Amino acid sequence: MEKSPLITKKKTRITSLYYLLLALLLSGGACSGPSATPPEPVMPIPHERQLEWQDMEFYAFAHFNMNTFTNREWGMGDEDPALFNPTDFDPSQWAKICREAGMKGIILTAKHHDGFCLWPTETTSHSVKNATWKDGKGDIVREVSEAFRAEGLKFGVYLSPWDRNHPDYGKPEYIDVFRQQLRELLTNYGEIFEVWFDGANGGTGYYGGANEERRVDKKSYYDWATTIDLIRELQPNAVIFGDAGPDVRWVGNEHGFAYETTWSNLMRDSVYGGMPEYAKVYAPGQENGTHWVPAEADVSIRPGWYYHPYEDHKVKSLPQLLDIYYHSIGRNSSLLLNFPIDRRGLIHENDQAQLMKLVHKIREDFSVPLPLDKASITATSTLGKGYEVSAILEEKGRYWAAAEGTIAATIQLEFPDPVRFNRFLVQENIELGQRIKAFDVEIRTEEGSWTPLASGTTVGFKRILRLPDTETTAIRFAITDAKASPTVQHLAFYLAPKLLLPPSITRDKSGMVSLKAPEEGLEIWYTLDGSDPAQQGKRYTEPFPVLDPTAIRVLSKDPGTGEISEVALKALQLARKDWTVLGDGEQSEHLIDEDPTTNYFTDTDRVSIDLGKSYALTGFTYFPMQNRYLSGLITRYAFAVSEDGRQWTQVNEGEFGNIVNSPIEQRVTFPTVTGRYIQLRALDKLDDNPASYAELGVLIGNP
Ligand code: FUL
Repeated sequence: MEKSPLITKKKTRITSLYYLLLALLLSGGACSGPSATPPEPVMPIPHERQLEWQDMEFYAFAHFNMNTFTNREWGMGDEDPALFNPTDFDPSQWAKICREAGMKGIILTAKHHDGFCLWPTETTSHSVKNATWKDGKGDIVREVSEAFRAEGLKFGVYLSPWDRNHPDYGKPEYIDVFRQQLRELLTNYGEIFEVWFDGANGGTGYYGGANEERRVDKKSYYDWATTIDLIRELQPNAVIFGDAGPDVRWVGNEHGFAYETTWSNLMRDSVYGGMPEYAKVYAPGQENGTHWVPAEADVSIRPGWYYHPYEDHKVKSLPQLLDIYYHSIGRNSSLLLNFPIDRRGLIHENDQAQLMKLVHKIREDFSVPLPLDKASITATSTLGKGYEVSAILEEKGRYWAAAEGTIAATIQLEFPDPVRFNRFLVQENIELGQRIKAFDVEIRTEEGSWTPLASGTTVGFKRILRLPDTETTAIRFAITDAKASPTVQHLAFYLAPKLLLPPSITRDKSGMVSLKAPEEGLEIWYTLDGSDPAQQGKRYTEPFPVLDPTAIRVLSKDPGTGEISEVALKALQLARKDWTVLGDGEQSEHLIDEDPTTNYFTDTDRVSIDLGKSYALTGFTYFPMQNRYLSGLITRYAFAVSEDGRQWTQVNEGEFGNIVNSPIEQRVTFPTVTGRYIQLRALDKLDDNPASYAELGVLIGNP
């Protein structure tokens, strides 16, 4: 298999020298004259430790400590350490999964905001020393670091500056404790590749029993300069992550998305950790940023950072993960993908399955490069000997540079035969600073004229564009603006197979069904009569109505290869076109709009619907709210029908088992009963909040 961007290059200074010598030899060496003087670096430029880090590109985050056992995202700090008790802790399982996925290391939450330490620190008793796990003799940091090293992967630590347990938090004494904790972590656990500092800090907490709010001056309280010196002294090769770096910066959101324009340069001296305007103003970096502080995109594979059983069915889908990959690694950022380690102490099977789907797809996307070695490649400007445009074929070592003073230059590729592609990848030589400000990708049409295919702004370490399937005999990469004469380390095109997943199916209240393919350029075929859409399917072109209960079968098809996806089947129930919610409370439409992302709430714990006419009913469906934080979920219910909306007959009563841990659509069937009005009553709920509903539907006939 071809090398994918997940398997990154290792570019040490020694190899650069080797390639330079090789280039000299290949180009005739001293016989045909010396190489041109290298381009002048454009400041800021990366430090050696940042270059090492940049090559890692894709690595794991693990959120695992007290919150795992209390089912929280942020603990208060008053949790009993005895609660920490994984049943099957096995970090070698994590490490094997990460290695198989091409990830280069892991960052572990050694201490989160609640202050519980995963190693037997000397600084506090709030640690694994007092856990039930291994009778207080265990050390999670040691076991995880060793398991990762055994797989050839790197290890990093997250240490929360905010500590809601410590009595001295907010006072100068705490800073000594914090530094002592760092000293332990950076001394006793071998080489650390990254030290991660969270911007979230200061607020309410337990604070040794004070139970109060403690605000700190985020700019001055931590005296970061001294802490940074300490880290440099103990782990000179580690990069330090924070809003203000100093080495790697937060991308400004927790969705895993960098920006179309992402500079590695940052106005570092204007930023401090946890500053309110950071995400809006500083996160994308600045063209004239003073320091090299590249972006890292952190995102969890589930909605939460910590493990919650009710998110087992909410692991991100393959299309979502692919978007994250292309919007982080494809936009000059690294990707830090979080696994909420479960109560066993393992990466959950569902998370592993989704990760491997992503990795296989990415490997597939970059497995068929265009044969650039068969192309004739020219550039409108070249610095001189040693910087020829042919260097872009190589992934490391030589690079192309335009002549000093040139800020617009075009690389043209001519192929002997037509080529097809849909991915474009380009990298600058960042050792000389990030330079490119704007570019176009153009193709030559059959008539011989040039037509734009895509445009972009920054490139940096790596920029990847997803493009429509394109066939041509000539391509141009036109750099239209740059901070200084541009460089290109590597350039490539790929033909990624289509994401052949079945289309998604949605229907609105009026009964109109819409189908959406996972990717542009795919055809959609469907049937409504139970037959196979691969054989008897109709081609989907626009939304169509389905009013009566019907099973719809759909598939996606790649018209280029003729390949088809699996068939997805959905049972559409009676359309809600003529339905009205009785009492007509605010937002009541949300109950019957066939959109499970909108909710309806009732204070009375009951809801009634007029179906518009009488039906022979055989059951009902209750779709609970899909929000991250659940409230008012019905756990026990009574269901009644009526012919006139006044006299109700109860037809069913029961429990929605496991709905809190797994809030999926609930489907209840009963012997046929006729009625025009339906009513659902909440007999028991998750909490005392108003009863909540994403959707309520009925089953008729024999669905
Ligand atoms: C945030 C924290 O507050 C979250 O709990 C999580 O650790 C995330 C990575 O950073 O700021």
